Amino acid sequence: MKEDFIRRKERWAKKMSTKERSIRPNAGRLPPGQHEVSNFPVLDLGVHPKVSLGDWQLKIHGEVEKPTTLNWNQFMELPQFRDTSDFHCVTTWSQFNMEFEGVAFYTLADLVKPTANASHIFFIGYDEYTTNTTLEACMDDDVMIAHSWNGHILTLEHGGPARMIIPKLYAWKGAKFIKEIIFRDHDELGFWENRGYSNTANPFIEDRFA
Ligand SMILES: Nc1nc2c(c(=O)[nH]1)N[C@H]1C(S)=C(S)[C@@H](COP(=O)(O)O)O[C@H]1N2
Ligand SMILES: [Mo]
Repeated sequence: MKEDFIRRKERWAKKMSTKERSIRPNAGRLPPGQHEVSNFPVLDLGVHPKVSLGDWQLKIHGEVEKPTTLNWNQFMELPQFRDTSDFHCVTTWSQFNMEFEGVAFYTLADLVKPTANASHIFFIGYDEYTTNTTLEACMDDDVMIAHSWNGHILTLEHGGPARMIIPKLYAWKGAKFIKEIIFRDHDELGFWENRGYSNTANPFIEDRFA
């Protein structure tokens, strides 16, 4: 596990340092039971909370040495990360080559310094949506808090000003309108996880429901 973690961080550091894009073959890329789309559908609880950039804050706390609340300017001054990934919604659509830009989860973790007890993450959106993951899932080279998609500022309906992107999990694990990121020493189920969706949410093994 430790070596796997080091390899991930090396891959991430390489992405941070180069403008090079990886072009991946399509074969084996579509998870079972999914079909490919190109129109980036909107899926949420129907609430699109309007938060002005002046009022926007991202609170990061819990099992961390340095709890931090970022305002928009502080968030945008962090090292910027751009990465292309695939997006898999549990309602069976997948979209390839989504270019998101934002702040890598690694950067946030370096900033707040998770304690040795931190094992899980709990996310809260401005619409009060919640979801949860392991810390390990977030410490991957493609996880970020995104503010832009395909070269444009993220629209409100897609979760602007900023949203989580966790490409290797079904998209409900990626909180839109992100407001709080809580590091925890235990797991707690979020909105859909409490309603029968899988807690682990791995698209490649059709891990849709608990
Ligand atoms: N805050 C918030 N985040 C959310 C949701 C939501 O209702 N509220 N829906 C989730 C679900 S079920 C999916 S599939 C994706 C959809 O993202 P999109 O609307 O940008 O396609 O957002 C996820 N994140
Ligand atoms: Mo979803």
